[in-house]
Amino acid sequence: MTSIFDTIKSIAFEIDHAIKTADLGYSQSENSSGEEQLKLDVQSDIIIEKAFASVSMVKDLVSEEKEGVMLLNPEGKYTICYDPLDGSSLVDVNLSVGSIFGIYEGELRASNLVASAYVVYGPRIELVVATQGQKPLLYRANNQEFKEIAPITLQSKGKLNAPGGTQQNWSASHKGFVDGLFSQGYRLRYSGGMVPDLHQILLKGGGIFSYPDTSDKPHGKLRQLFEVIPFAFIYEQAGGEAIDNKGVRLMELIPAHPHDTSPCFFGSSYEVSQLKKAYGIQH
Ligand code: P6P
Repeated sequence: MTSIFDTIKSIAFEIDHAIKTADLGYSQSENSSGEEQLKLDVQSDIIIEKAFASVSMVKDLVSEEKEGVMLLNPEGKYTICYDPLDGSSLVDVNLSVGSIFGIYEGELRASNLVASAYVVYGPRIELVVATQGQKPLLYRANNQEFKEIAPITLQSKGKLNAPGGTQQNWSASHKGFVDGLFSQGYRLRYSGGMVPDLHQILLKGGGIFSYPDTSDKPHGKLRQLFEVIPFAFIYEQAGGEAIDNKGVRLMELIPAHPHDTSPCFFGSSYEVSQLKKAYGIQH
């Protein structure tokens, strides 16, 4: 697995350079979720595809920016599902964005995730890597190298509330949940970038990020294989919880299609219990 994480480190520097130098315009194409692609989305996707092509243990790739599965090395062991530049539209307002990687062995389902990682392109480049049974590890770039900083642990209760989606499309239960946390003094921390928003909660010790089922997105917006499951794994390894709108662990997801989405809640145990109460979820 080391060669995969080393490849992600080199990808991080290449994409960071592209963010700082590339044309921010839109390409003439859409991704599989029907979203207009920035040239930077396509460029980041190509950087990742080229980087993993030479890693023999990587069998194939599933990208947010591509429809199907891309075969790289038939003798490979792992499938890497990734979002090359999540929140890319935030680049042109100079906010932080990220890349997300889920490493699967066998059928593409949450129970077959063996590791996950994400990169935050912000004032500094930071990388978090999670493997089974280990606390997620934070790395920080210093010149052209990543230095290990510390393991990440979520406290049982935090202070941050990151409510995604359009409020007018939330259910009454979800609105009651979000307002209930604010009435307890929680601070709103939401940039519209999943990676920096979830990274902030992890590094500030706790809180909750929510992207519910809404009237305009009844199955949620965030993609299971390369956004939801990789972060669910990281949050659970950090001592937090990650569930859907029925209270089912996101690590039990079995996507029917590579671009399936899911309502998702990632957070400290107290905030997840508040969510379950607001949603009338017993267990
Ligand atoms: P909304 C970015 O487009 C993204 O996919 C995630 O990074 C982010 O969490 C979410 O969408 C934001 O969506 O509907 O709250 O603007």
